[in-house]
Amino acid sequence: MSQKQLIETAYAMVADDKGLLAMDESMPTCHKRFAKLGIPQTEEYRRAYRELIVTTPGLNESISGAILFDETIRQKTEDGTPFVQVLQEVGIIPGIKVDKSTKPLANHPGEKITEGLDGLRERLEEYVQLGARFAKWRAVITIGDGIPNQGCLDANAHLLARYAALCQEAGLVPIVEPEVLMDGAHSLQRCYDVTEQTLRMVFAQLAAQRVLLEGMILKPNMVVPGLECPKQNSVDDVADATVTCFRRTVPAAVPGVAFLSGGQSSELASERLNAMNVKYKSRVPWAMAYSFARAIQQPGMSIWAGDPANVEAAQKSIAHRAKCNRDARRGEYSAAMEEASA
Ligand code: 5MM
Repeated sequence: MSQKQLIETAYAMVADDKGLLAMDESMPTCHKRFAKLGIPQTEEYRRAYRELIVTTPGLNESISGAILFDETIRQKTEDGTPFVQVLQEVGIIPGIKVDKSTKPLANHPGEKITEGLDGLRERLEEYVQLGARFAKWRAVITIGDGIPNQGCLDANAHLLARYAALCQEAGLVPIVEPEVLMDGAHSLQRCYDVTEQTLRMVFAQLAAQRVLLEGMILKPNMVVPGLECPKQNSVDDVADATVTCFRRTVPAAVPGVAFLSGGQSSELASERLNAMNVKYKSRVPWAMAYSFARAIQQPGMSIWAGDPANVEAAQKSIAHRAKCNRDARRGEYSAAMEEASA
């Protein structure tokens, strides 16, 4: 695929104030979320749940692309239509998570490394045949006592860049996801410092591996205080810190910054995205979009709870959350939207 096509796909992924829907939970993550709701952890329930998502009426009004898991990209609706085809027919671009999850990083207690580079070139070829046009790899950075260490940041940034280069070689737009976790009692400032350091390393490695910045999407955390931090900053503080951090580290050539939600409530994720766009949209060179999993799906999954009778209500919730985030990109999200929907 030409560079031009990669760039077109990357821009299409953040066009029209839409964003991405992450529905690429690995089996352990999916099962953990099902277990909490008493949903049986079987292949058929995973398939039924993913069918509910991809057939949500109006999903394409707010969602430009969907990140699938290896199992999901091969699955079909009950009537035998491949999920990939269902998405393509409504103009949603199919993508695929290609990392093989995180493992403890040797010699670095408490820190993680993402696996999956071995054999990736061959796996990417297959995913292209299956209809994927972009891919995703998540690196996890933990904040704690004395961590992250440079060795962890170097190794994760290097892997993200090697993955991104292989994706572009295969004609897939890489979503580069360095996630600084919200777990812990650290302050907003500490999250800012670690996120800035991480992004500097990631973009240095992307340059070293000659990754075409115009043909990739960045999927980062917002700059937020840790979940257990006694001081939970205002929505404006988070918007200011996040945009300051990204303006200092993310090159203008990148088409879009599509934030992950990371465990924030659905409403807070929309509010913070909205504030960033209200205050800074005209002052940043890239789209400030979303690539949420929990902040779009979780309320819908709770409503569904594995019962076919709840499919329609769950789909309404998913469509609503997606629309809230599209409106947040426009700076038009408000709490009234939640009340109206309730
Ligand atoms: C951070 O997780 C990504 C975004 O989801 P949230 O918006 O809920 O934070 C998400 O795409 C994640 O990478 C996938 O759910 C896969 O995670 P696992 O841990 O199953 O590989």
